[in-house]
Amino acid sequence: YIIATDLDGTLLDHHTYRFNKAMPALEYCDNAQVPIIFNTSKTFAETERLCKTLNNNHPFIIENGSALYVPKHYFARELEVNIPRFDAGAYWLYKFGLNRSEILSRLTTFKAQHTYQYWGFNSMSNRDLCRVTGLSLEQAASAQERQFSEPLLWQDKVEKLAAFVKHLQLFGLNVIKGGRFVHVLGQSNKAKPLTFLKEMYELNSDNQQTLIALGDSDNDKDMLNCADIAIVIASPVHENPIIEQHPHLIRSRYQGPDGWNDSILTLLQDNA
Ligand code: 2M8
Ligand code: MG
Ligand code: MG
Repeated sequence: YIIATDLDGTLLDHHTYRFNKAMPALEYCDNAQVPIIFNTSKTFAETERLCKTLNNNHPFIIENGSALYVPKHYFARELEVNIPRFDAGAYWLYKFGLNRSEILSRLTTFKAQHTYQYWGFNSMSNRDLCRVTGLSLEQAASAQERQFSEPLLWQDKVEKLAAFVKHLQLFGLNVIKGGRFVHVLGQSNKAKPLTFLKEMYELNSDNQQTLIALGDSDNDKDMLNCADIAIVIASPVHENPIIEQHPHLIRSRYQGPDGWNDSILTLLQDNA
């Protein structure tokens, strides 16, 4: 097995950002040598911090599929593909999205032509971000270290969102809805780097891998759809994404990390 998981609202509690309820399942995976791949809206700084806290040395995907970080020497063999790869210290960085500076400049042009009401991270102070998210000041600073996406707090009518998405597509930008924000990024999503990563695991192993994905929001839809087993984690605040015709779909009995723990232990122990 390989597990790919969303963080906010899935492994981490939507309000408190705590993962302690999922500790039994995380330890089970560690003992069973099942790699856990974080696949999140969060930044490199936020995600690497969590990896270190949990002693997770596996690759991770940031900013809604914009980039994949693979620890150097993690794979003996790397796939030969034309995805741009950069040296990022302890990691190889595979870039699937656009640089944030490019996204911001397209958004500036866009803003001059349209009247949609939203509040972007770019014009939020760290304090503003704390108020909106409940993150600490230090965590908010890490969330602001964005490289490949711009999250927006939607302040317009919900009905206008679909038109906004269409208009931004004309600028070559993709819009993905997270738990609190809509994220503007290049032409990627959580499935693209994950599919690539799964192939890399298979290249380095004799067996085919069963991919389990867990998520709670719309931005997890592509990842859930590309997984062999999709686990939709119940949310205390919003609807779950609509997943149609998945061959192996599980809906968690509990919310957030509680649901993560219960679903993973049930699945892995039943199949042990
Ligand atoms: C943002 O991501 C979440 C994910 O669902 C959201 O859209 O609600 C990101 O900006 C992330 O970097 C940040 O840590 C998080 C905090 O709630 O919000
Ligand atoms: Mg989430
Ligand atoms: Mg997320």
